[in-house]
Amino acid sequence: DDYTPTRDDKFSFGLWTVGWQGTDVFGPASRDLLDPVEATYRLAELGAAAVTFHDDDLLPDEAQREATLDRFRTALDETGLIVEMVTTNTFSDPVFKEGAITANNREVRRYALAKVLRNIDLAASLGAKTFVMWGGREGAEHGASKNVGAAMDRFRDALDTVCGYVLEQGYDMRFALEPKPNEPRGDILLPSIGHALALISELEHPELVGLNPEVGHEEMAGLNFAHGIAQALWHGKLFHIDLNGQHGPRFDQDLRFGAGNLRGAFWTVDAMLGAGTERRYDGYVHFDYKPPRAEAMDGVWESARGCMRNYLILRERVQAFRADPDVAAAVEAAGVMELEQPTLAPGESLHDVRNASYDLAGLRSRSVAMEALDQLAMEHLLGVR
Ligand code: ASC
Ligand code: MN
Ligand code: MN
Ligand code: MN
Repeated sequence: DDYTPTRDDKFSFGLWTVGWQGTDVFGPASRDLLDPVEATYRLAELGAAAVTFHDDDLLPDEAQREATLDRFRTALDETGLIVEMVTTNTFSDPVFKEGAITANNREVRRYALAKVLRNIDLAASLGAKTFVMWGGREGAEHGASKNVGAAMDRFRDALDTVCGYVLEQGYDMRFALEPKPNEPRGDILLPSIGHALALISELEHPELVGLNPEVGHEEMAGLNFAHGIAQALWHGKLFHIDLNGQHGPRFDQDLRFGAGNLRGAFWTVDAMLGAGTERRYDGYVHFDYKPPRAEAMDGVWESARGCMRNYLILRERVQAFRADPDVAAAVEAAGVMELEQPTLAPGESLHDVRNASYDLAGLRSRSVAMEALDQLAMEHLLGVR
């Protein structure tokens, strides 16, 4: 089969991904600077449909801002790529060393808000409909150094402010919060999908705010990403997604999609496609990964190609799994459909539930047939069915 991406696949890349120069905690850049406009042309050739960026990825130099934007707009026109999402870098500049919108220092919070607002205007001018907020520096290393409740107040205020601004300007834009448990801070606010969902319910405009979960960020916390996004979908909050790869709870590896936890990637694609239900993700398939520091530029482009190819291969495997009549029978045998029936029938009284007789011995020893179903998934993933 041919796993060449097309624009209909809606693949999208952060300019910071292929542009990552390999700077890490232990050493400087291992690759030359990649011009973000050049990256846009290359990603288009590889089959991407869209790009995304932090303000500082595309426009690191204020003096060059308009000139770079002109070149970038030309690249978008010539390639037909769009900007589907924009995000703000509120983590690199040491001004944000102790947080941005939740820094203890009020001047820093005001500066961070100003940086975000300016970037929302840019995002709107480029037609981006999703604005991601990853609070990488919103957190702490110490106990008493951060009043967590006050930090949550300021997080809520900032979201209310930006939502109010977007409504006032009439921008067609929604916000997506990106959870992460730790790194670069010892502990980050909104460490998981669940924490972020809970904050949304405290907002003035909850309808404008959803999630941008990242595979590796949930897996760093030992969580199941497919379950996480399925729950976000259930809440109507999977506004965007960051696909990449991770080997369990360790530093944020940002591997290409499909590397690391491959079974997790299979179930992630299945969840995105609805896991046999109508509740599916239909946004851009966005990759947020880092080509390993050891690679030269050939490896950078190979890793970008690999992200898309792995998604397409997994999508094919998932679709084959869901279309397989043996799988349908195994799903039936595992009682998966029965869960869709409400526990109480409409109008049924609790009296019936409380006074029914239950065959506990039979229920205790019943077959659940789940290993058989999982083995079928494994065989589809391994390509032997
Ligand atoms: C983001 C985002 C991340 C981080 C990281 C920066 O905007 O989604 O996970 O920034 O990619 O290196
Ligand atoms: Mn990451
Ligand atoms: Mn991310
Ligand atoms: Mn990332």
